[in-house]
Amino acid sequence: MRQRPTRNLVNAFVRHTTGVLELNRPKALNSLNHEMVEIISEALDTWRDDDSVHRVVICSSSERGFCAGGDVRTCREEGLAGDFDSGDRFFRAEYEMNRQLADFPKAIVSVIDGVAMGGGLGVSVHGSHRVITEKAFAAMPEMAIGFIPDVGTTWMMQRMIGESGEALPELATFLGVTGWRMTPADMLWSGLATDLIASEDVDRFIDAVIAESLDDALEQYARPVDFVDGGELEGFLPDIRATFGHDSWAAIDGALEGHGNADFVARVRDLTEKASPTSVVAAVELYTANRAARDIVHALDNEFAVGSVLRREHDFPEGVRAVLVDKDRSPTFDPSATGDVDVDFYRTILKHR
Ligand code: QUE
Repeated sequence: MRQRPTRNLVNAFVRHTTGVLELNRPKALNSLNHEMVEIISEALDTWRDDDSVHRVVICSSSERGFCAGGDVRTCREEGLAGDFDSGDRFFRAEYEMNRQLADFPKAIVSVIDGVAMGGGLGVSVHGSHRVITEKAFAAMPEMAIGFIPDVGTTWMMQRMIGESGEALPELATFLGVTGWRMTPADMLWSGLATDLIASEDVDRFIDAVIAESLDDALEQYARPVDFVDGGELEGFLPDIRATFGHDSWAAIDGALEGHGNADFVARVRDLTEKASPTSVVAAVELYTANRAARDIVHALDNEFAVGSVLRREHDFPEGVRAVLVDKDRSPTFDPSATGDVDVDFYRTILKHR
């Protein structure tokens, strides 16, 4: 499985009846750039109508993880040089790829063995299967970099049905606003992951999907949930329901102030402490709009509208600097308090409400 036919940032090839997309930019934890998005889009376009391709597997060539997000470092540099068009083109292409994944008529099986954040969830959540290992973890960490949750997750994660048996839009808002780091158990419980295998079986699992079928491979390698430790997220569901169902950050903040579970409130305050206040306010507006969005195209349009404004503002380059460039984790965001953010401005940017 790990042999490489070519040396591309994404290896795209067909084996037997499976189209394989192997993310192959290990030094950047497979963070997606424009070239990678184009390779994936072209392959999906070809395989969609090719009857000899029955399914698609998306995996990583690296043991270090699945995909850490989008190449926001490059995006920041381009923006600092006055070039926002390149970022606009990259995000448009990435969101179009997310739409292709969501509309794909065959099984798409992502194999997540390690980190999956931001854009990494965008390449996996829209497919039919997210197979994770005990080493998987996932987050939407954009609040830390002055951006917003995107790649269709503000639509998809509000409609995901996990073990609770119902869609939990408040959970999606909670995950996006806090950047909560989901464990494998959290991922399975929420529906972000569909199946669990052992990390040591990843190569054999993918080989079995290719040689036999997805059902056969799952039958051979799927593990029960108790293969991993229990997650904390499920226990916070009553708190999340009581506080994160509101349609603005001001209302959520107010609900948190009056909420009885001090442990939960302290966790939320701790997780949002280093968030861009603008990102937090804009993100809740985005989740609220995309709760009612007609389809994923409208939802992606809304993400693009807010995201392209934020990429031109102060907090994005500063957040990327603090998290990914200097790694000092002490950004200076402006405004520095959510109460000073012009919520109406971000509300009116949303195209579809
Ligand atoms: C928010 C993000 C990203 C992030 C951290 C955040 C992101 C991204 C990376 C990342 C991580 C490790 C790498 C790399 C990029 O981190 O999009 O090249 O080696 O790509 O808090 O959105």
